[in-house]
Amino acid sequence: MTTSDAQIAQPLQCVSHNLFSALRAAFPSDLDSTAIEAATPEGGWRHYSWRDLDHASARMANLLASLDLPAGSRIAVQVEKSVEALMLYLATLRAGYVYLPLNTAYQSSEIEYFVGNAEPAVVVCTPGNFGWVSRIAFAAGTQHVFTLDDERGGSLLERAAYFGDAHQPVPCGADDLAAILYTSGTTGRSKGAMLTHGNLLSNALMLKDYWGWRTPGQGGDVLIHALPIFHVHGLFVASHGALINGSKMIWFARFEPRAVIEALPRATVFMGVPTLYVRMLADARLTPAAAAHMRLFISGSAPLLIETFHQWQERTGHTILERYGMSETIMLTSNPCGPDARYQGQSERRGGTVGFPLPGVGLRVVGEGDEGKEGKEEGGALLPPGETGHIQVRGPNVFKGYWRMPEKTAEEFTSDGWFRTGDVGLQDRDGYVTIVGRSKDLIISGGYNVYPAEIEAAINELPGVAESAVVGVPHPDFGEVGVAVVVARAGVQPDPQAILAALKAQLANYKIPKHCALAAELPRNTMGKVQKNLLRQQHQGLFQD
Ligand code: MLC
Ligand code: AMP
Repeated sequence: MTTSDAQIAQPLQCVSHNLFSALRAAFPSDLDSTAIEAATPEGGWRHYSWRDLDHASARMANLLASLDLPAGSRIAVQVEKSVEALMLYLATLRAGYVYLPLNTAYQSSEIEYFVGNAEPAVVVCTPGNFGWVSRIAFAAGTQHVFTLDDERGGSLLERAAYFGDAHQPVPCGADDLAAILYTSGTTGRSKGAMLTHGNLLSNALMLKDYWGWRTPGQGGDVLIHALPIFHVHGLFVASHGALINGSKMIWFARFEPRAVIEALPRATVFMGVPTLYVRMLADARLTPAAAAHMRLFISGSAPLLIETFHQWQERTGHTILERYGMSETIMLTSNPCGPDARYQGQSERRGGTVGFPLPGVGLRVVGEGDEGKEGKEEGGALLPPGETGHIQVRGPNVFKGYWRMPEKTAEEFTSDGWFRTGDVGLQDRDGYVTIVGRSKDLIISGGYNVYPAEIEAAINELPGVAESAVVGVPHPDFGEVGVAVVVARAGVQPDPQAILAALKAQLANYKIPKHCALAAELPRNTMGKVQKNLLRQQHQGLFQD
C-alpha cells in the first residue's frame, strides 16, 4: 500500500507537468458518464459529464488565453461554490496561469489587501459584489473583472460561450506556479503560499495510492464533496482526489448534515473538518445502515476530538481516518487506510493521532534550540520518539515560498531545507504523529484559521480601546473559537457588543470573536508579554455547555 519515491516521480517525467493534463488523463473513457452530481437549491440534482468538465474548462481557458496575459498572471476568484467555479480552476491550470482562491467571507479591506499584494491580471467575483470588487481591482491595476454566480450566470460564462471547446493545456514545468493560497501570519499581514504544479500533482498521486482510491473499473469510489473550494481541503485534497481517480462527486454548495447523510448510501468517500462530523452526529438519521455503503471517512484541518472519533465508531461502525496538512505543504501525515509496510504493516487508525508521515514526506521533531524565538537560530536537537517538540517537514509537496516575501520564506525554512510548520507534536515509537499544540498563535475555528494578531490589531484601532488580546477557547460545534479581552482607555467604558459589531463590518464573519470581555488590564509576565494561557484558563468554560 506504500508509494515509493520512484512511483511518485514517474508521472512528472512526462513532457509537460501541467497538473490539468494529469487530471484530464484520468477522466474515464466514457466521457458522457456523470462526473459530478450537484445538489440544486430546489432539492434536485444537476448532472455534469466528464465531457462537460472538459469542454467548459476549455472554453474558459480559451477565453483566458485570448486576453494575452503575461506569463504567471494571477487569476483571483471570490465566488460562491459551484461546479462552474471548479471548472474555472481547471481552466486556469489548463491555460498555465496561477489560481488565487479567496474565501467568500472576506470583506472589502481584506480583498483590498489580497488584490493589492497579488496584483492579479483577472478578478472573478459574484455579480452582487461587482461594484466594490471591481473598484478595488481596477485601482490595483487589474485589467479584467468578470462575474460568476452559483446559478451559471455572469459575464465569465457569457464571454466563454464564444470560445471553442477544445484547448491544448499549456506546457508547464513542475516548478511553475499553479496556485497561491493566502494564509495569515502571526505578525503582519497574510502571506501568499506559492504552490507549484509539481507540489499539487505529487501529493494528489501519492494520496490516490495511500487512500486506496478505487478507479471506476474497480467498483468505483464516489466522493461526497461538501467543503468550500477556496482552501486546501476542499479544492485540492477532495477535488484532486476524485478527479485524478476518475471518480464521481456528489457535490453540495453548502454543508447540510441531513443532505449529506441522505447521500451516504450512494457514496463511498467523505472528507470533512471535525465540525462536520460533530454536526452529523447530532442528527438521528446517522445510523450504521445509512453509512453501510461507505468505504472511508476522512477528517482534517483541525484536531478531531477523541470523543467524536469514538462516537463515530459507535454510531456508524466506521473508524475515521485523521490526517494532517497545511496550505504550505498540502497533506503531510495520515492514519493508514490499509496495512502500511513502512510501519510494520500497521493498519490501525489511532484516534488522537494524525498517523504516519505520508510516502515521500520527511518529518522530524526538533527541540527548542532550532526554533529559538529570536532569529530562529539553528542547533535544536532531533528529539527521540515520544518527545514533544517542533514539527519540521520536507518533500515534493512543500511549497515554493511566500509570494514576494523572500525574507519571510527564508525565516520559515531551516538552513538544511526543512519547513517549520509551527505545529508542536511528537512521533511515537510506532511512527504515529500526534499534534499537541502550536507554537504559532493561531485559533482553528470550524476548520478556518483565525490569527489573533489580526483581530487584536482591528480591535486596537477602535475608539476607547487601549489594548486587547484574543485567545482560543473550546467550543462544542467549532472545536475552538476566539474570545476577545479588551482593556479600555482611562475614563471610557466601551460596549463589548459594539466592539464585535464594528469588527463584523471589517473582517470575515468566522474571524469575529464569539465573546468580548472587558478587563482592567492584561496579565503579563516579567518580560511584559501577555500571558494568553491565563486568559485561556479564565475563559475556557464559556461555551462548555
Ligand atoms: C461559520 N461561522 C463560523 C464558522 N463558520 N464561526 C466560527 N468558525 C467557523 N468556521 C459563523 C458565521 O460567522 C455566522 O455567524 C454563523 O456561523 C453562520 O454562518 P454560516 O456560513 O451559515 O455557517 P455554516 O454554513 O454553518 O458553516 C460552518 C462550516 C464552515 C463548519 C460548515 O465553517 C465550513 O465549511 N468550514 C470548513 C472550513 C474548511 O474547509 N477548512 C479547510 C482549510 S484547509 P454570524 O454571527 O455572522 O451569523 C486546511 C489544511 C488542511 O486547514 O489540513 O486541510
Ligand atoms: P492552514 O494554514 O489553513 O492550511 O492550516 C494548517 C494548520 O491546520 C496546521 O498547521 C495545523 O495546525 C492544523 N491542522 C491541520 N490538520 C490538522 C489535524 N488533523 N489535527 C490538528 N491540527 C491540524
